[in-house]
Amino acid sequence: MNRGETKWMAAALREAAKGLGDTSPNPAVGAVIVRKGRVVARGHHRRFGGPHAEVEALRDAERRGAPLRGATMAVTLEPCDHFGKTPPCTRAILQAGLRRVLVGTLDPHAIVSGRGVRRLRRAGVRVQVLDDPRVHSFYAPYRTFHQAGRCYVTLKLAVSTDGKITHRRGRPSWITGPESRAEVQRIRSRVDAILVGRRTAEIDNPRLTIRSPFATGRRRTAARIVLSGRGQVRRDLRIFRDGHAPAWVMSDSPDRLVRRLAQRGIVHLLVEGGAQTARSFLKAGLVDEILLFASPKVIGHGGLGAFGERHIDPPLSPLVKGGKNWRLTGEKKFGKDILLRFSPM
Ligand code: AOF
Ligand code: ZN
Repeated sequence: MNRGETKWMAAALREAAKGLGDTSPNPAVGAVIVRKGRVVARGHHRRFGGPHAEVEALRDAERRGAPLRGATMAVTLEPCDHFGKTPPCTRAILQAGLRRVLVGTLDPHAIVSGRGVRRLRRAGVRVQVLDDPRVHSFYAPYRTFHQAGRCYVTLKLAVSTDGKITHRRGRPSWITGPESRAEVQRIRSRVDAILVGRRTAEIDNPRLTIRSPFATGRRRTAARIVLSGRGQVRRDLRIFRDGHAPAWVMSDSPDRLVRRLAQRGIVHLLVEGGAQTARSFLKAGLVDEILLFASPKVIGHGGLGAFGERHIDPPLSPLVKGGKNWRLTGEKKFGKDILLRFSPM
């Protein structure tokens, strides 16, 4: 990839991210059109069933009066070549007379995979599959959904310096600061479902909704799931009463749950705790990504360890207990906290 290509693909990826949370089980896709080295139009797949990113970008170019013949398109995912809810994007690209298409990564969906690229090449379009690493990781949930037949699981945890996730049972209080909490809202707005264990649901009585500004412009909100295990879940909880988003009670093992959710079109699941639930997903080897909000606070004795132990539990110990080896793949500061991202080795 040269510098221009990297830059245009980054712009396409920014477009794609705008659709996250609204397109499932379709992928979020972004596209930009480039002429004489400059981005002249952009578009993204806005919602499930709507026009694809390529078509949105071509329409944007028309609106702006940008000539298309001979132009280049950078698109995050391989253009489709099938009649689905909309005609094939390959056809729109050929009709517009684009000369070159940069593809971020191939579409793992069997209905497309490789065909889109072949069709364009046969018609004389110069196609480069960049296999951009950022694009590749962007589509990790979508790939897991198609290749493993289950939803992708992000585990989110907030821990104190001494590895505690909460004060004494039944006394909810914040471990992380407002900046981290805002980031959690953003993360929620990009997934299809949010899950907590029964105990967390009953003790914290969380809303698990997406609040502004991340709710604005969203066409749907993530479903809320309580993993009940044995035992009944109290029905007077907020999530069952507020009507803001679907609320489901499920009692499957993590292994069965991720498959059942995929059948319901859930591509990306966010597991928000508590300790037992986190541990059951880790033990089952079903966590694809850990987002650990580490706070500088010390909770001390009486707090609950991140994974259920009462003793001091250093923040990273869960990662060694999970059956997988984890490596740090990202870090970012949010106020006084730091968000650490871990991926399986
Ligand atoms: C693209 N560009 O922006 C998207 C694509 O049911 P349909 O007709 O919307 O097609 C869905 C499939 O098309 C989806 O599973 C994926 O393979 C591809 N999505 N393709 O060229 C897009 N969202
Ligand atoms: Zn398409």
